[in-house]
Amino acid sequence: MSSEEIVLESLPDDELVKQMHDDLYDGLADEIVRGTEILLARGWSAEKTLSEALVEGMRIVGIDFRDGILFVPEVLLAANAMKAGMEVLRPLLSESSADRMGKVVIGTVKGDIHDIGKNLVAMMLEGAGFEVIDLGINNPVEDYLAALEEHKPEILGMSALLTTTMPYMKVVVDTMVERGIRDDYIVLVGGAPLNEEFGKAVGADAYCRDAAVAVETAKDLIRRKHNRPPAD
Ligand code: B1M
Repeated sequence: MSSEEIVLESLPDDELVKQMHDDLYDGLADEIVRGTEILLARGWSAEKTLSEALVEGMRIVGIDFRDGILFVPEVLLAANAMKAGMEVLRPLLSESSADRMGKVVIGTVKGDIHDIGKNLVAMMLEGAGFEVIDLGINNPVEDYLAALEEHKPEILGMSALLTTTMPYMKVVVDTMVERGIRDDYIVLVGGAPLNEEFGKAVGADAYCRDAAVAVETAKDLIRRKHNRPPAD
């Protein structure tokens, strides 16, 4: 059955989620928006919808991209469909809590145009009460430094999705050291190919596995910086 003939509303949750994986794979943004709205209307939380329908769908896309079954144009369509779904979730994920936690400057490093994960981290940080200045993709060290100077955040976040671009994080941290400003900021790094060890090697304060960990780590390190006890 083609996707046009499927009435998403008529599918039970598990089949709807499977259909959304297929629709994401096929880059069908309207269907992803509709599926996301249906799950929310059925009482799914934004977090569950995000992780089970969207992020899982993109994981499947990633496997076939790696295996040469999908190519850049198809993956771009899938990414756009994912972003359309994320826009539906945005108001829910970034519903700001009352507490202002601090400021974060975040961006994807030079040479790297992946931004879905970084956007998610930004949304969830906003939801946790952080003010987020998003520098977008492909940021050279000068852009990070200019943003630190201009916005005076507590936290600098960097994202990289490629093994070829992740070493650039060290360029940024080393430049901060050279300028004598490294310790003025909490530096958090993330992205699929990174790990704990890499985070340490580039001189970051922490590696964040996913957006939820990024939020918890940001809150924790801000509290420590201000010597505040954990809130909950
Ligand atoms: Co690209 N790509 N891609 N791609 N792409 C990967 C990363 C790849 C693993 C695919 C594969 O082979 N399986 C592979 C990298 C291999 C490697 O380096 N070892 C790859 C490649 C090779 C490429 C190109 C080189 C392909 C080519 O041109 N031949 C090219 C490079 C372009 C460039 O950047 N210069 C390229 C292009 C693209 C598209 C443009 C088509 C598209 C990006 C669209 C966009 O982002 N707007 C794309 C996509 C979509 C992917 C995959 C399929 C999905 C990435 C994604 O959005 N995941 C990806 C495969 C994969 O990762 N499995 C792949 C969903 C997202 C929610 O997860 O980004 O991991 P993620 O973010 C998570 C965590 O990592 C963490 O939290 C997020 C949310 O939980 N996190 C942070 C991320 N950033 C953080 C920052 C923080 C904290 C946590 O700061 C504090």
